[in-house]
Amino acid sequence: MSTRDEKLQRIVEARLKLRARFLEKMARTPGLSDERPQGSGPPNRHGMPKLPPDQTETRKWPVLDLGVPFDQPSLEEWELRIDGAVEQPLTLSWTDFRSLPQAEDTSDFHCVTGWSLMDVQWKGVQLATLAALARPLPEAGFVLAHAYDGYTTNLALEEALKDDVLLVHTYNGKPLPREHGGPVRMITPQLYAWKGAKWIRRIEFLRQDQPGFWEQRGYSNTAHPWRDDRYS
Ligand SMILES: Nc1nc2c(c(=O)[nH]1)N[C@H]1C(S)=C(S)[C@@H](COP(=O)(O)O)O[C@H]1N2
Ligand SMILES: [Mo]
Repeated sequence: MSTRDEKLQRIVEARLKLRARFLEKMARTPGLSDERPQGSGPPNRHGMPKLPPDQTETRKWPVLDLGVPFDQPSLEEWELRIDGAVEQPLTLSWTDFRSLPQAEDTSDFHCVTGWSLMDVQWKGVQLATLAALARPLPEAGFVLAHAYDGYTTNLALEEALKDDVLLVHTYNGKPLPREHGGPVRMITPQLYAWKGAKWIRRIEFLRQDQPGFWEQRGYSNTAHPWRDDRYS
């Protein structure tokens, strides 16, 4: 077996172990797990009305961020760090990142300010794949995403490890444009879009929850669009 196959097999094994651990946790906290998929539309819409409460569909994708100037790394300079409460902290180059197993998913993108972009086709790497490489410690229960513009946002690990949480580089078949967080941003289709850091730079695993930029400023910690869970 080639080292590449071995690497993939290790990732899959680690992923399945993590999955078992978090399925158990989700079963103990049913409010955090989603309903079984049913009905039509992308998986983050299955069994639900077309739009979450108080959302309006948009055709054109708005740009919404802090707008602070920052140094955009070239692809040669770009790196993604995975660290904190993990067994194996790691730093991935652009080439490393692109050679990881790739995932595709179609989902809707809901902004807390009231617009929703429907049926977006995403391509990228599952956060769960990165977690499998870094191996979060049993005490790790949270993730803090850090971005190149200084933005941060936090997630419970059981949300972060959902299959549709991706670090995307492609949307609707095109490279993710810089204004939407290219070369790589995170998406969290089960949660409002602010939980997905544009220009992602670092994923920090945490033993204790640590509110991110908007969460420190009164946004909901949990951010579930279908529950109109916007602010705390
Ligand atoms: N790095 C970074 N990521 C960010 C933000 C930001 O200011 N900086 N804003 C968040 C908010 S509030 C929203 S609604 C979405 C918007 O993504 P978009 O500009 O691609 O529509 O990005 C989220 N991720
Ligand atoms: Mo937002």
